[in-house]
Amino acid sequence: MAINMVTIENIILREIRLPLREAFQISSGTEQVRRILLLQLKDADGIDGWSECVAGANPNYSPETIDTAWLAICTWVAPRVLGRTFKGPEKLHEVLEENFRGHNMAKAAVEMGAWELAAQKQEIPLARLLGGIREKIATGISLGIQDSQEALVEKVQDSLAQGYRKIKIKIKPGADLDYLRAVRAAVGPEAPLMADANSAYSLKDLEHLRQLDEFGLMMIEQPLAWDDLVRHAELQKHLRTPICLDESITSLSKAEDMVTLGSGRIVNIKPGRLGGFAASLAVHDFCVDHAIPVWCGGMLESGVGRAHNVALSSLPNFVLPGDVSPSARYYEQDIVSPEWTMDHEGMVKVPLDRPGMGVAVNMDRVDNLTVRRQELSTYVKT
Ligand code: OSB
Ligand code: MG
Repeated sequence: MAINMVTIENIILREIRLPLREAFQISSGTEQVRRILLLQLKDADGIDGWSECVAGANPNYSPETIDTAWLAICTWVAPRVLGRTFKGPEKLHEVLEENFRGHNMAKAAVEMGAWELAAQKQEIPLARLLGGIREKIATGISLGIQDSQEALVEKVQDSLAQGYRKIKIKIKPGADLDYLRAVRAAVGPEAPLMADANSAYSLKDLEHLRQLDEFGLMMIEQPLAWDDLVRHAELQKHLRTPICLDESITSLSKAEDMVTLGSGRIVNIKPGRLGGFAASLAVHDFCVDHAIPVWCGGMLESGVGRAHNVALSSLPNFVLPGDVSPSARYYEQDIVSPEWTMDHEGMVKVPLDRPGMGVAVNMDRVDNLTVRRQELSTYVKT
């Protein structure tokens, strides 16, 4: 059997609950305890491939949730791939797209697990299998909405002192211009700041949003509706600050539309939102051809999802720091060994000396945290 072939014989789904060290507030909702869906894929030789479904508890970021993803994986995604031999992990995507709309995060969890399984089987780092070239990646932090400007300023200063290379500030109406002004005044003109609105505004706010230009932001992420491209194009015409799209880019064709319409100048790639690594690589390559810089977004992942993001971030066009902060920024204790760490220059090492994602899942800890478990196999299709 050719070395890059993958056959998934078995998938175990587990839900774990990991309390965040601090509640994470974005304009569309707050997360306190992260409900995380972990997948463990196995082939006939007993090789494991771990992955994480990034869907949240509520449909405030995307229509998917952990509960819809669980259903989608068991009912439609797993039956399409279990027991079937693929010539390589890049072949799953089209099979999962055929007459199967949406559910990208559910599809991505299985697809990314297949890439990890392939990397483990070939005994090469996942980053290499994906075409990564970097040994370490530049890291940013995403700061949730704070109760006061003072609290935010303190968090930004602390983040800069830790070495973070990009500080992303969540904003919403009522916690935007004054907050950003206070931060800029405190940290000076050179600090790498950006804002993320998670769709909190509309074109009625055009004059308000134009004032963002005074803060010298690297970009403003997803100011308008989660599925919009047309209005973002109108807004970009009136803004000097580059728009970066997150929620809106759910496929390669959306990235193509963004370029055609001029809806933004930077893309946040989240493999979960795009339906997996194959789609992420396609968007990455398309952006290379159109001189669009990309960076890797985050979804408050555990060390498993983080590992996948680190591997992806090692590709050439990830030229801006990603939301790939170290484990300790999110959780008291991660579920992988070693935990993800960042050096004082704000860099995270890509684990190129180990096969696959480069970290081991702490099974005892996962077992202790598991609140729901289901096993799917080639023999019992549910
Ligand atoms: O918009 O990027 C976002 C977390 C949950 C949902 C949406 C977003 C985020 C983040 C977190 O910004 C980034 C991280 O994981 O550090
Ligand atoms: Mg975002």
